[in-house]
Amino acid sequence: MHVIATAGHVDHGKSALLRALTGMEPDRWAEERRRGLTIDLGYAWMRLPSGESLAFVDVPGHARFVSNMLAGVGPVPAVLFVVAADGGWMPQSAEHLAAIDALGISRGLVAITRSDLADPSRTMAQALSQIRRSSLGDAPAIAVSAVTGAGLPELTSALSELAAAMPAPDPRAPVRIWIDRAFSITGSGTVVTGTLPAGTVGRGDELVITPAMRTVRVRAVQSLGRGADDVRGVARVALNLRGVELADVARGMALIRAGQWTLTRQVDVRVTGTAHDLPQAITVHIGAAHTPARVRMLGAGLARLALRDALPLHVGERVLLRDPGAAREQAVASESPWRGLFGAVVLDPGPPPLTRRGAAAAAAAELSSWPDRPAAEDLIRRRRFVQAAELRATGVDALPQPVAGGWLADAGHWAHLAARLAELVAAHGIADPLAPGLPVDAARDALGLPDRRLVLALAASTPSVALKGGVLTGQGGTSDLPAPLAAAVASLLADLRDRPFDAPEAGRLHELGLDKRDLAVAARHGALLRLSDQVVLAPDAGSQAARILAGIDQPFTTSQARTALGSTRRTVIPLLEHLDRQRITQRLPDDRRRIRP
Ligand SMILES: Nc1nc2c(ncn2[C@@H]2O[C@H](COP(=O)(O)OP(=O)(O)OP(=O)(O)O)[C@@H](O)[C@H]2O)c(=O)[nH]1
Ligand SMILES: [Mg+2]
Repeated sequence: MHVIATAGHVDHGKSALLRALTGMEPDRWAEERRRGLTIDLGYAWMRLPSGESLAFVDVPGHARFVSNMLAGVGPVPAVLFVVAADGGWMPQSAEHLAAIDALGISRGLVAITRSDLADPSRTMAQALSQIRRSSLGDAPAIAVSAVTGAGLPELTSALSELAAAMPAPDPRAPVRIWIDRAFSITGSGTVVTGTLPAGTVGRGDELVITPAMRTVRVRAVQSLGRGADDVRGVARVALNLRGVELADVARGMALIRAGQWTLTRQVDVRVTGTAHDLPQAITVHIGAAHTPARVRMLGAGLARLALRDALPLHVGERVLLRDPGAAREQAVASESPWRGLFGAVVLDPGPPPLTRRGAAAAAAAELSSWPDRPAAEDLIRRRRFVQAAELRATGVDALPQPVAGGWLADAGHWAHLAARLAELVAAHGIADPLAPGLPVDAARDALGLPDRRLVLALAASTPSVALKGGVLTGQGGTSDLPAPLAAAVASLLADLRDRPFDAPEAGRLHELGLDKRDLAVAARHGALLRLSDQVVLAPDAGSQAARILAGIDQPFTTSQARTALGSTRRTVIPLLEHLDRQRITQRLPDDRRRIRP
């Protein structure tokens, strides 16, 4: 199926043309038929000679109903642009074309209607000269009459060609249906209709209604009046919803699949076309929705929109911005582009707040380098850290691997943080050598990380940092000690080679220029085993002692241990306490010890 919306000035014959093409009545309301005026959206469909269905959304041409017109055109990929041969190019011809151009709709046909009333050639030339300058480009044009039927076969074959040239949307694309109509059927309950541009919806699906974010279940699906198990976009769909009152749904709300869209009130956009300055108060239109918004210009052609009502958005989407005041002042059939209608493309549907001074200029500098369809890397760079699920909901694909706990990190920032972490750990070791290491949460605060798992992943990816006993330390060895300290420690270790359990005396430490602090730094680097402020042994003294003590009668007294190790009381007491803490020895109530099994 394909879906096409009409466009064109009031009374130029849009509804009459659909009636002639489809045999269906697009004007649904009695008031519309009485006044011969379309007020709200209408729906009709036909079967093309190929057997494919072509659905139409018929829009009103009257200037007062431009919001309804935009709701009809917003979600569809192609238009049937109608100009009356006897009417010529008129204000809403220009306004509708400006809207189509702002939305970036590039597929369509031009029908010069009422060609039984006037020679269509002049109007056709006039219309094409305008349309050529829009996103529709060189659209084919056909003169028709809804009354005589002239031109209808040609129009039908042009519609067939248009349909055949339309790309087939991805049936697994994220689902978003802008609700354009809601009604209630006795016995079935609430039904909503809309255009499904891509993706698939089916009976039993769970969807979420925006902006309330209520979960609803699809009880039944219809498309063009027929029931279906599931429907692929592009399609017109009618969904019977379970557990929803008619009062809970309205045009402009959307049915989305959970987790696939970013519901947002803040959005950074790039203004398309030549207009670079927006008014401060505008209306944002997308799909069948519209909401008032405040504009903050960030830089040339870049703006932050603060929406009154949250919208479900993706990066790279077109939105239409309308200055509600400007349309009334528009000159009739002016040659200039329709003032007060702007196109914009969504660059970031979840931008960081602009709090610091100069944040707007910084944002503009960053966004100006982004393509209209930003990639995962662009958004990650801006956020530095972002949950994969959150990023996926912005509509980007090709996500990189998370660094930890579902977090995606900007590679440049990650490398910077790794270097910072190594500095922090080293600085902490020097400032507080007696502490066991830098606590993970302190590192997290210092680096401003959103999750402590990121600290652990950062430590694991930083060769000079180790996680030991829940704190961050430098990697062991004398190699990263300052050279004079490394030399003094090497002399100590040489002393200990022959008498490994006879800790060097204060005099010897003094001679080597080693104070309490130096010993702590060396111990932290794993170059020494520090039993107390002034009692140090070689790093492997503990395991060596354990081996020797395992070979004597159990349990043993402190004095028996001292003899077995060839140690002194000054060393053996803190050494045994160290072994107790390591749960290598067990201290009994009578002060004797034994090696634990
Ligand atoms: N003679 C003739 N009259 C036509 C033709 N097409 C439409 N009309 C008449 O023109 C008038 C307006 O037609 P509509 O189809 O209601 O126009 P519209 O564009 O749908 O108008 P809005 O929806 O209000 O914007 C009606 O009286 C139609 O009968 C045509 O091809 N030939
Ligand atoms: Mg009409």
